[in-house]
Amino acid sequence: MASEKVSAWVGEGTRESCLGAAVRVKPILYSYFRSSCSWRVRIALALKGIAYDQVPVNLLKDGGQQLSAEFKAVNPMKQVPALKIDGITLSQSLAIIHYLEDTRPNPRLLPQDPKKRAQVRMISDHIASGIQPLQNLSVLKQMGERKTEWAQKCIASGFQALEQVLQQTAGRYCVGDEVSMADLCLVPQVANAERFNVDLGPYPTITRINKALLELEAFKVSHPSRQPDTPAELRA
Ligand SMILES: N[C@@H](CCC(=O)N[C@@H](CS)C(=O)NCC(=O)O)C(=O)O
Repeated sequence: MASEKVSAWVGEGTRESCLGAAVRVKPILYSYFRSSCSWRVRIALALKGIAYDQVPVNLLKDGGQQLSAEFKAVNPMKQVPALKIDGITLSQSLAIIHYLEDTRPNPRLLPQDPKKRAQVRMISDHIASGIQPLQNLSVLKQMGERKTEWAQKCIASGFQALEQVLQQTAGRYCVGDEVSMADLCLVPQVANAERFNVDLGPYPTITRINKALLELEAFKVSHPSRQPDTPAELRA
């Protein structure tokens, strides 16, 4: 884990010190440029205009910096992302996004309408519980030479179902025409699919929504090709 923090950008994040002076306390995101779960949180932070510092955790270097004692003290689950914010440390990207939503509600990432809200959660869980964990690095390590075939199979099976769901829920984005937490899960998962050469031809709705989202600034600045730890050869 890199000990140096890298500023994402400046802005929000002040706290009153015991002396009454305003002390700037920026959240710290433990992140890996290519981690789809970290990207979900980076998009939320960008959409909500929250300034933060990044501590890169290289999942491949040194046998995986997420396994270091230093990082285990941050997240005992040994996964990114983790976010230090408002005096607490959170892991689990969806829990982090919910906390940001509860404390910094503008713009909303969960619709107020209960049906739409449930659909946003359904799609988010579909990806975050039903697809990503099956093709996570630690699982792929166990698959050895079968890792690409395994990842393709898990993503394709999840996308077949997701395509049908989105045909019912989507407008411009996953649920209607407002960007939601579901979209924060979709775009990084499509990037994983592309990385594993999954044929996206059978998923026109997923492909259309992904393209529309990638045009938005928050998705661009948080993209894996534009992070402080992005290797030079992968930089946009
Ligand atoms: N449910 C967790 C999953 C986190 C996760 O799987 N993170 C991956 C990167 S996207 C990771 O750190 N993998 C490290 C490993 O498998 O060793 C979340 O949503 O934050």
